[in-house]
Amino acid sequence: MNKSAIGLIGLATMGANLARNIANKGFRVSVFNRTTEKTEKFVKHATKSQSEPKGEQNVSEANSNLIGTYTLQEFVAGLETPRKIILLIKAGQAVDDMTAELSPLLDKNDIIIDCGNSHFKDTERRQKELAKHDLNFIGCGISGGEEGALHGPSLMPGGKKEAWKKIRPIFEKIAAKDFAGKPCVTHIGDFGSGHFVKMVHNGIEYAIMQLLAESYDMLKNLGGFSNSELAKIFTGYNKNPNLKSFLIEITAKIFVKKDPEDHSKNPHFLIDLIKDAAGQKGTGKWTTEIAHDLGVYAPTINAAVDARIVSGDTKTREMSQRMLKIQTTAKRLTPADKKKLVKQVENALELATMICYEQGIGLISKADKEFHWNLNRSEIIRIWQGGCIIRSGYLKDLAIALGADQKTAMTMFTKIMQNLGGDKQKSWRKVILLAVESAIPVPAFYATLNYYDSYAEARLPQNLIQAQRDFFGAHGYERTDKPGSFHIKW
Ligand code: NBP
Repeated sequence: MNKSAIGLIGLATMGANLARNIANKGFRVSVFNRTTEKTEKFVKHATKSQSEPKGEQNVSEANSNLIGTYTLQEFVAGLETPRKIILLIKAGQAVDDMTAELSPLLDKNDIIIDCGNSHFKDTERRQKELAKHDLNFIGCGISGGEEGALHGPSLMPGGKKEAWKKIRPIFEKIAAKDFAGKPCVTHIGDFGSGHFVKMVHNGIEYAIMQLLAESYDMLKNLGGFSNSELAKIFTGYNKNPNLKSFLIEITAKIFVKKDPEDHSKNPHFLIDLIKDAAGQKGTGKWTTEIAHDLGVYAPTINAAVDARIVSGDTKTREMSQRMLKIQTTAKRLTPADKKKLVKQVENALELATMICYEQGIGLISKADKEFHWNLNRSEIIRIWQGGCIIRSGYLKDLAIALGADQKTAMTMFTKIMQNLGGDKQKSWRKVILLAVESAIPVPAFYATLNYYDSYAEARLPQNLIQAQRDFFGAHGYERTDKPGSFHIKW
């Protein structure tokens, strides 16, 4: 009997498309889903997907690479050893339950690869547990949504290097490509580092999405631009090499999408009909929690999580809107001011986005030190260049700036710093001033500027906080003129 190169459990959005991707790349893949009807349906219809890349692989050949299985025993028996099993199921208890069911069926050195959004601490717990049975557990972040899973995601595997070597040929084939055509996958490091990096990726994603929402708010409510004009503006932003990104590209497309349920002659724009309560599944919150635990300043990610929380508090907002009186000092924008605003928002967005990546890198660097992972930050940025949600033109310079070649790295750092320190910074400040004057909340824009200004300040006012702490709690303080810890009766 022919055995499959790899197995995949979980045929929801991500798993179904990743299985198709693996099959399309010429690997035989066995699939299993808890609800067996889904497996039957999937195997029957898998290759009929509309979004199948044309010409990539012969459809019938790809179809024959997808093997449906209906019990875990049948699934496990059909895999080449050491077995490689991808889990793409709901993160949390389901992963523990599935691992517990699977592991008695496996042999020494088999590899379970959890591609869900698991917490890195859970991944480390599972790795320890399975290691007792000589089984490998890789915690692998995956980004790119359903399209990425099908055509090439960014993959962030963390775990034992020997296990990575076994899955590498398949993972390199199914991953997206970076700017140089290399696969967007690398061995992140041991332990839970892969899931940690994916979590930070999602934190950055939250931050950039919030910046884009604030840009939209400014342009729509201060600039008075229509949806069609907004689409053109964001299409223009996407020509800026530092801003060129998946998120801006889809933002421009969203503005011109008409309501598919409206069959009138002049259908409404869908964006205006979508409720403003943003959902979240937890990875943004985890990023802020770990940033606080590790003592890393990541204000934009915090602001983005908070902004989703307040957006969900619709009832309070609707009630308080009637009670709270807003006093603004804003003036009506002239056509020339409106034109300027488009550029100011672009500049602010460009610099603020750079700061979001910076906060993520800061968090990765601190975790690396704390947990002794020995991470390669340049490689991490490189594998975010393709396939993933936060892919952006800026990541080309950033990967080089974080690279091993110190001379080119310095040139790139200088280029980045010149951007942050140049004239565009005035726009960044102006956008925030305009927002404050017009009572438009811009928590992420302001948080990024605070990040920059705080690090640009050698002396912050927290000397006062130290004095207050010593005043009421005898916590002591250090002095600038001599070493030691001091306390006085205030
Ligand atoms: P979901 O997160 O919606 O999970 C649904 C899948 O989990 C189904 O196959 C379901 O089987 C299975 N499942 C559940 Br629920 N409980 C199970 C259990 N106790 N044992 C076995 N299987 C169980 O699917 P998804 O949106 O495709 O995401 C999969 C993973 O990838 C998640 O961790 C997600 O966070 C992550 N992720 C998602 C995206 C995205 O864009 N959606 C992107 C990146 C990462 P059933 O059919 O029998 O109910």
